[in-house]
Amino acid sequence: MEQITVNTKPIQGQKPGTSGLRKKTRTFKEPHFLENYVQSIFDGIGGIEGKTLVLGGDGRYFNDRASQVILRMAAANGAARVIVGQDAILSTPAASHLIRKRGTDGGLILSASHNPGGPDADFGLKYNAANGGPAPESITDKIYAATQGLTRYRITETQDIDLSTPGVTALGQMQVEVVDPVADYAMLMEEIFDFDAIRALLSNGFRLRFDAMHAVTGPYAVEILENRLGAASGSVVNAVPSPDFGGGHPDPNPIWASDLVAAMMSDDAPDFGAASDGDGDRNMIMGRGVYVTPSDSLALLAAHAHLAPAYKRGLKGVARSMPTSAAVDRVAEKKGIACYETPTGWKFFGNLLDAGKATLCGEESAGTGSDHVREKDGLWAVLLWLNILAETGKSVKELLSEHYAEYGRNYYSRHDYEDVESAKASALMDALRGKLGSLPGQSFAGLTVKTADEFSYDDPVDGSRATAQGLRVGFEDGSRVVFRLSGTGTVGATLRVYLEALETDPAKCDRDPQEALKPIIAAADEIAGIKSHTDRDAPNVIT
Ligand code: VG1
Ligand code: CO
Repeated sequence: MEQITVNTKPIQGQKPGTSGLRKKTRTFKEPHFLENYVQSIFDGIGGIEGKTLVLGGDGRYFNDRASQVILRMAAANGAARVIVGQDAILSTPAASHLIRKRGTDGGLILSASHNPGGPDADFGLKYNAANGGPAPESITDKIYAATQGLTRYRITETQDIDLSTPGVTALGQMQVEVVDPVADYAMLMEEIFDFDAIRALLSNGFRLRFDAMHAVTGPYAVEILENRLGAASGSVVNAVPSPDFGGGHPDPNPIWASDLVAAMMSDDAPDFGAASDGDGDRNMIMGRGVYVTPSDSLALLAAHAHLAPAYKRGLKGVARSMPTSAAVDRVAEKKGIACYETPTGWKFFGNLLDAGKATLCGEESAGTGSDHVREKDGLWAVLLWLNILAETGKSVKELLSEHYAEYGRNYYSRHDYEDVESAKASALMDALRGKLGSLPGQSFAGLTVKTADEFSYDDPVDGSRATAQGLRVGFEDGSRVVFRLSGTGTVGATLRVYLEALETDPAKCDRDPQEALKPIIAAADEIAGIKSHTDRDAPNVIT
């Protein structure tokens, strides 16, 4: 077994985005691309000599090959041990938990999350720090700087390591420990939730359908929901992960999880439906005949979390990303707890969770989580819902109506314009940024602008500042629109337009969100010139 040093040159564009580095799979497979980035991670975090890392991914195409390369490079860079999920599989929340439980120095997660997988689709790699959370910008900046000055990488020449059976093997001086990817995570869930109460609910005729979308959550959901909690066999559908996610798009929203929507809207709908994404950190929640928007789900979970054992003493605080609706703010206000507003991306929640300032966090993009790990966690959200349903004995629809009656409803929708030419998307944002100062007082589609600014975030824990985190326009009536460019795409640009309006009259809380938001949708286009800049008549994904 030989350790070799390979000469290389910096590769342009290895800049981590909202959540790690995401590129076309074929880009990741180009000569030196993966190796350069892995070495830059190791260099950017100050070397890995003597360190222990966690490694695993969502099982997409190239997950297995990339894992072997990373192991060979970790050995050549002097790591003491790498803990790998069996077959290099770990959901993102399970990886976060393993980093924390085993007290490792961090971990590498192979995933492009909700992006499709396959040779012609997307791949990704993310470094999580010792707290189990996505590396903060102070670290990703160092990793990016390392990619720009890289001259060599280290790798071991050896055969593939067998990752198919749990146990410990040696790779040179380094230990490779293969672990069951589900066991530790399932145990954690049992500590957080009242499994007896959920089991009782499920044995009482309550039916659920969990759509794993052919992605990593399948084995976790089968073990926890069916084996441990007694949901009927077959409750978890699309449970076998496949390298291309069954040819689908593993993004749990009404567009990509339309099968689940159809099932939940049918006459014979189960009581509860949920779906998760490629790497298992997102969730979509439905009840019989009702879809719960992620922002409402976060608010409702915050209102009722005390019903689950782990949160029975209440929440220290809550946090949401800026584009997420203010529904949770109203719950926090009523409970008298702090509510933080962060930029998009889970990495910004880490400090708040570490410092004990927030217990629950969430994003409008179907991510919810708590201080049990440092990632969003799809199955955790499903279990918290089930725990609440079991304790209250109410249906999803009832809980939602009661919530609206008590707090009002923040009508909410996100309109995505995908694969827009980058130059056109930037031109739209630049033009809008340039006129923010002149907007207040002006009216668009009958709505008068009250405030307009570009969001920056000052981390209350370490004082770091994140700038250029989205353009927001608030109207006199309390409604608002936010414009942002996605940081997870791999081709062109995706413009995200986030729309929100508060309704406090309970009699008006059951409208179709697109109807309720019509004036804001019209105002958004007038303000930003979406149609003229992008040449698009309509968004291609509405959630
Ligand atoms: C999107 C979401 C963001 C989420 C991120 C990673 O980012 O909007 O809320 O944290 O994906 O989620 P962007 O920059 O494309 O808007 V996942 O499930 O891809 O790890
Ligand atoms: Co994800």
